[in-house]
Amino acid sequence: MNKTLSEKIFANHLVEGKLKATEHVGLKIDHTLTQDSTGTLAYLEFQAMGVSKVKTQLSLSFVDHNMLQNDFRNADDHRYLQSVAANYGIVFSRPGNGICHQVYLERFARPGFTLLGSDSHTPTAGGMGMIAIGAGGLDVAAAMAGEPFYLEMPEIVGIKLTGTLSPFVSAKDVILSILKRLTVKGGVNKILEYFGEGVKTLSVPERGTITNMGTETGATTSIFPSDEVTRLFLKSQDRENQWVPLTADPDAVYSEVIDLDLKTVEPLIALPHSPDNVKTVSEVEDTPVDQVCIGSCTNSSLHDLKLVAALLKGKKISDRVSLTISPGSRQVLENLAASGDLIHLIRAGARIIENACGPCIGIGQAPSSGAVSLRTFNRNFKGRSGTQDAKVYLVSPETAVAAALYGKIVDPRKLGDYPQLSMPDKLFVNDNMFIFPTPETIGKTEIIMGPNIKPLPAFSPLQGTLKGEVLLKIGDNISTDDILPGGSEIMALRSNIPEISNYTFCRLDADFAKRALQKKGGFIIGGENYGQGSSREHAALAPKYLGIKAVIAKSFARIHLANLINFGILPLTFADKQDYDGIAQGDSLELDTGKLERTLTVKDTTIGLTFQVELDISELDKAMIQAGGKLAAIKQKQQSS
Ligand code: MIC
Ligand code: SF4
Repeated sequence: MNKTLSEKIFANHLVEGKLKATEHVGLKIDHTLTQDSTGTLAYLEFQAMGVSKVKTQLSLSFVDHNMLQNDFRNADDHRYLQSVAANYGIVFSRPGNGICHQVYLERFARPGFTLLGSDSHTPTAGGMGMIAIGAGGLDVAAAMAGEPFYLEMPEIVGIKLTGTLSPFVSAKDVILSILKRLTVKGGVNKILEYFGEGVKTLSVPERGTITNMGTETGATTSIFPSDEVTRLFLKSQDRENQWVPLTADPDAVYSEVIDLDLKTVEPLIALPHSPDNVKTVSEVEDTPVDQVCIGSCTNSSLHDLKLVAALLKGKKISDRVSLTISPGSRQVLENLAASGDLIHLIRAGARIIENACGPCIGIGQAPSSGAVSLRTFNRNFKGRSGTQDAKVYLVSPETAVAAALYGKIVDPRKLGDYPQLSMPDKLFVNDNMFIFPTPETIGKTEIIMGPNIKPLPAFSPLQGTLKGEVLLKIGDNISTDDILPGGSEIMALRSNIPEISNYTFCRLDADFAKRALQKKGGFIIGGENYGQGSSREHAALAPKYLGIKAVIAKSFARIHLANLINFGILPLTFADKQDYDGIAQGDSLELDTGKLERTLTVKDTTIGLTFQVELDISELDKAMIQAGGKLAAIKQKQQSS
């Protein structure tokens, strides 16, 4: 009794540890997913583990991020992924089938299950009542090899929803209001669990919008109950037999409860350059807009795009705006076409682009210089759109349409009558863009590796005293987009660590990689929430390749912290945050790692200062770092079993 829904699912999957906040626990993982831009590395790691076939109930490999195929490299990655999937028993979702989170929610998510995905927005599936967590590729590879997923048991925060959303206010506004309250680090090591009367007023895709962008608070995951609304969604997907009802106990104990009356939520907007820089739309009304992009794993469901179609029907977009729409999946596009809604988008002047991540990760549609771009996406970090001086705002589909029609930011409640949407009870469901592995392919398929796919670099175990310069000192909320940017040029190198490492911190400091190599590595000094955002382990692996020995920060984001550990970079936090101020870029540091105690001493030999840092990680993680990283540790374990 008095259990939260999260605790119930954790309890059913607990392999190690106690269900107590901050304890280190091991969870059994039922499903895994990867996408192309983190997947190539994840599968290179999986291959290095020497396992013949995935040991999960279901593992999926999606191609949805980099699909531009500028040259052979990107196409070679896709071919590699397809051959790996066939050989190791993984379902392959072909390019064109849609964004991993949207497609997974439609076709595979199941209440009560666990999912580990090599993408930070994996919690989208929490909209289906499951524990879905984003992680680095190596952790996902380990789960495919049958290993538990280890994490710090999060605190479980209850978000009690009451009331109903007003017309023109939507799920995106709900999560923006939560972000405003929690900020981009308020959710670290927490699960946001939704409950209360308001839950039933939200459809599964709307719940998915909320759990998707819960990631931006730094939360480990977010979850909704599985109820009648869930059953109807599964029914529309021909999967009603996979439904089970799941809720928290009525007297469940949360570490904290946040009350949110949906009736009080207004249209909101995240201003440049952070998802928590939230204002009401009315506060920034009349700002001229140059580009509007509707799509991404946050807001590209059939429900979202039918609404957009209804609002654009019979209208024409403003001459100053370029409007792109990228449906979340081929299923969404097919159903929009079948219902006749697609025509309203096309006639209004929208540019329909591929069912993929696209502009969200800087694959095309970079805004013009200094442009204002309104996007229904989840991240607006500086430069992520591909244009360094663009101003990206995050909004709901309703607010996006209002801007596309008026050419400026307008409160969507001025659009007139709210359209009555009729969602079909049954959708056109078509799985022919999945390639399912068969006994004929498993263990019998040749793995095709193009010339740009390079083996993983090997790293040696941690030595006694670490010495080196502070190669970079940076501020708060540095994202993995800052550490290693997206975009088609750099993403084509995701399977080539030596090459991609040349782009490390390139937007913040063009000489960083050269300097790091020249100085044979060193240290990075960071502020709060270092490594927020994407799960890309390249943001740890490339610095490791350049010789980075430790990152000393005020605090870390969860996934990046795990990635640093996995690749043997020491993640240290200042015992006294004021010591951050005393250190300068270029200072020489020394750190004795003979014994990895909880508190270690760092000497800044340039200024003759000594300060303490904390190494707040499990004993298992310490052993892994000392062995030279997680891969070496798992390889040993697999070979001895
Ligand atoms: C993102 O939204 O930043 C990405 C691209 O989906 C990443 C994964 C990646 O870097 O490939 C994520 O969120 O994990
Ligand atoms: Fe793709 Fe953007 Fe979603 Fe990341 S946030 S998975 S890039 S759509």
